[in-house]
Amino acid sequence: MIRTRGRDLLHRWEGNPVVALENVPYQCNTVFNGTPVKFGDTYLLLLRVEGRQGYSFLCLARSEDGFNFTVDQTPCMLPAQQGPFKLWEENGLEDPRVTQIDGWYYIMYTAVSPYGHRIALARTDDFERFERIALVSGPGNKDGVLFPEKLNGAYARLDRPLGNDIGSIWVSYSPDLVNWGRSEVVLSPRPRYWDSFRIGASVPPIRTDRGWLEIYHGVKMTSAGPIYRVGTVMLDLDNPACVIGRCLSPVLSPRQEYERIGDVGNVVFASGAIVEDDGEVKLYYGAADTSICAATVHIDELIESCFESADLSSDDFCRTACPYRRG
Ligand code: BMA
Repeated sequence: MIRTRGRDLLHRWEGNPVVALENVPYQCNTVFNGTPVKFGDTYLLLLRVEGRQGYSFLCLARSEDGFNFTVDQTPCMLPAQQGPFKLWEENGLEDPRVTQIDGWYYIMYTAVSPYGHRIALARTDDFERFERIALVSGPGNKDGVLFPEKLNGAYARLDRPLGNDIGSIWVSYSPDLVNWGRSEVVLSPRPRYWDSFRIGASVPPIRTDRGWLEIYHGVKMTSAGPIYRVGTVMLDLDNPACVIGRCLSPVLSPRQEYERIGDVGNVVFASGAIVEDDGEVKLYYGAADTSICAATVHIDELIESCFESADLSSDDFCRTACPYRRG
């Protein structure tokens, strides 16, 4: 399928943003990057709120329709005040992603410390009590997303260690959610493309007939700074290190004023999606690190986007087919 240039595959909710600063019932600097869960009949969004002291913590918002949210009066996870997490959360908790496995909701989030970022894991079964499980990576790692089922008997996750300053997506496995290993590179930045500078997993992988659909973020560096966009990749169901298809162009790019302008401009940063029974995907994303927005698309369109072929007028075609083109 060839998509019209300049058009996003996702349809923004006309009432965007779904949560903004004025919806938070206490003083804070900003709210962004929320991960959704359907909990009974309620849509929950686990939000990242940056408080007045400059570190982030997690807070819940609730909705009946997935678009109109009310933010809870108090945060649900603040930086740990004691135990092994205290040091590692000193500078906050960021960018949570929730995955449901066997009645538990597992939250992978970024623990931020004076020594850098680490991935941490917590769980809840009622969204009232939150139990920290373990710090599951060393420093320099973030964007952890847990697969919703075991693969060949092991828990699996995608993450983004920053080795040699190259931000690629990796996969790792665990027998118990605490000890992780067998790490392999899955996907790397593509020179010149929209995801040429850095990439990271955004949404916990979604099982489809064609493979694991991963909605990821890609960064391109420009003379005006980075641009964060959303794209898709399809991974093999048994071996997610094997890439089956990858979008050529992003499925969502910053275009609206609320995505272009904010604390960090030119950012759409997805951190979760709900797949409804009729195949509609509700994607939640941080806009310009200043609010949380929603966009919808049918899952089949996202799947197809992983297999799009080159647009005949695009550089991809010219590069292979035009004999006069250099470089
Ligand atoms: C990433 C993360 C996100 C943030 C994004 C854009 O590295 O830190 O929390 O939304 O940058 O600033």
